Amino acid sequence: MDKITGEIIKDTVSFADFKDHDGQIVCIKGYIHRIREMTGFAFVIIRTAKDTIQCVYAPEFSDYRWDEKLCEEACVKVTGKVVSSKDAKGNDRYELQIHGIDILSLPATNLPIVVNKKQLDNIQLSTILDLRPIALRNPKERAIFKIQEGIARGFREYLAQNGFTEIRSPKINFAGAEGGTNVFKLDYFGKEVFLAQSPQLYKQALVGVYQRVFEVAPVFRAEHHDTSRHLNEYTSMDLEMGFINSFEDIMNMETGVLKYIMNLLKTEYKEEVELLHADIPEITEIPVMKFMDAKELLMKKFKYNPTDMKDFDPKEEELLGKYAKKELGSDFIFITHYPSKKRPFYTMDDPNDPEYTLSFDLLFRGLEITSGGQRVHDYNEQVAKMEKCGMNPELFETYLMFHKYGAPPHGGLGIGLERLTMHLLGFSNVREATMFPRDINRVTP
Ligand code: AMO
Repeated sequence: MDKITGEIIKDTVSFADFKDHDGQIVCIKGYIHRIREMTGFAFVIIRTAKDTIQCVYAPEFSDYRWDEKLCEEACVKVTGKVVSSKDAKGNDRYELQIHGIDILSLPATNLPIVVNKKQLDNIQLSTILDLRPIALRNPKERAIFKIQEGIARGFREYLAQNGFTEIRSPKINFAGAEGGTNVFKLDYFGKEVFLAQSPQLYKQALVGVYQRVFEVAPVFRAEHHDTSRHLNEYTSMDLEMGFINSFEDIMNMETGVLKYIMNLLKTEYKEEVELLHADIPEITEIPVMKFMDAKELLMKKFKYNPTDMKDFDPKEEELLGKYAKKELGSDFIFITHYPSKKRPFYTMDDPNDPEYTLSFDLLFRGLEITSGGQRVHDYNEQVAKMEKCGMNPELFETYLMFHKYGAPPHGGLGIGLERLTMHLLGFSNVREATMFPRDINRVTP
């Protein structure tokens, strides 16, 4: 009987390891990114998962003869000799002298867009999104989601190092956790249920077990408007911490996470950062301003007349971002103590001034990327607050189990992964930082 052993057969060499194989015959697999015919020889650029590798075909290198079926976007296995060359780019200037090419598959037709340029020039975002699986083959497009991988990886790594347990909460829920009208209703075998707006109720409950938890997962918001910063499905990076001393513990944890992420990007995602000209912020400390002080600043310094005294509009966030950068030298600013009326039922009111809450948002270059705060942990207080918010606590019996049977002082936050990626890369539309965006007009690809 045949048996599978788990042995990983490594029949190819990565570009990074070419230097250890100088003068040797190696194998690489990938797409033909580009063919440049010259007189008497041709450059064949192979695109692997990470690199574009310069290979050279010339009849004098071996007995192999060019197959006329070879074309750009063919999947191939290339065998050749690693040589250093002053013409080759990057990685100590190594290239491959081709000794053979095996065709693994050929495209059925030409690509609808040119992907082998430095960037996708003059192509509308909607076309890029329509053609996402192909458009992502462009190295610059591909790099966006390597950066995004780095952000989520940094979040996970830092929290795991700080005693957090990764959780998985259900996405089909008995109630929307965040309130408002942007909840997707679902027919669940004849019963009305909702797609998770956030893991809020579950991450709180699990603080009662693991004390510190986090989740990186999709959440759903039925956004009725087509804006440049709202998606109907986005990735929420959530954390929740028990036994906190104050809600500043949460802001400190976020500052630590962000420092770790930025450092990881600078070190392990250097090539992508350079390719995308990403401006990775230096974080030493993050300034903090109270909501009402920020409103006053907007009115006095910027002569801005607010339309809503309970929240910020995008223009106000932008102005606060500019102020933080110019006057405080920071790409980030925490705004704390949002009005109680605007924060969800689980938010703890400030005991010194119950009109306001022990909550915060984090603005990054003028865009809200995080909401967080301390939660109500006392059972009676939570029931009373739900009633005040016009909710029926009986419908939240399973959520309230946590409070009823003993909850520690706790709090947490949620970071929008796509929004953070968007402003890190200087994009003006969150869709550019979303692999397969879902908005009011788009559910494909
Ligand atoms: P909130 O609803 O403010 O808070 O969401 C947290 C963060 O998620 C991002 N975000 C979005 N990103 C893209 N499209 C959207 N439609 C969208 N809506 C929100 C933003 C925002 O700051 N449970 C709380 C978090 C907590 O208190 O722990 C919550 O979900 O970056």
